[in-house]
Amino acid sequence: MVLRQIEGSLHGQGLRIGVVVSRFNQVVTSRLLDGAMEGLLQHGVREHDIIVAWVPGSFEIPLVAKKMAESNRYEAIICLGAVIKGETAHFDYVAGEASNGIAKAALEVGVPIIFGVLTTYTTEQALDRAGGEQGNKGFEAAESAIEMATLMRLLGGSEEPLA
Ligand code: INI
Repeated sequence: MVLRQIEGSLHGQGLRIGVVVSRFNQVVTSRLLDGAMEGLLQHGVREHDIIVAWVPGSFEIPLVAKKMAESNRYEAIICLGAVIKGETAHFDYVAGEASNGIAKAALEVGVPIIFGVLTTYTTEQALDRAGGEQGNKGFEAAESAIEMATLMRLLGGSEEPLA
């Protein structure tokens, strides 16, 4: 038996990428954005092919991500935010709507929309994941975007790898 497998790559050359980033908890999200930019540029995406849209908070991310995805201008969208648990249930609503909305938008539009929204109990935990001890989830989101964009290209392209 010959098992046929496909996967995306980390070759970002020629890809156009949209980034949606939340201003809420900007001390964290600006670092996620730095990580995402580093990841995209390191893998060959040109700065000219990246658009960054700032939104007030993570709750607003899905709408803008969906609008970008629908524009057909980008092969993948990266969503960056930081939802940090406070004293109230607000956290659950914001985190839930952000994750559900992002997943729904990706499935509806058929464009990869990457979930780079941190959901943590403390600011320290968030900073650890935004360029601290636990790496940078923005960088990882950039790699996921490139992998998914190149995989989608393979699945929908003229090479017909599945034929
Ligand atoms: N937005 C965040 O991105 N992170 C949070 O931790 C957060 N908290 O905790 O309130 C948050 N709230 C704002 C929300 O995303 C909306 O911008 C606001 O409710 C207006 O719709």
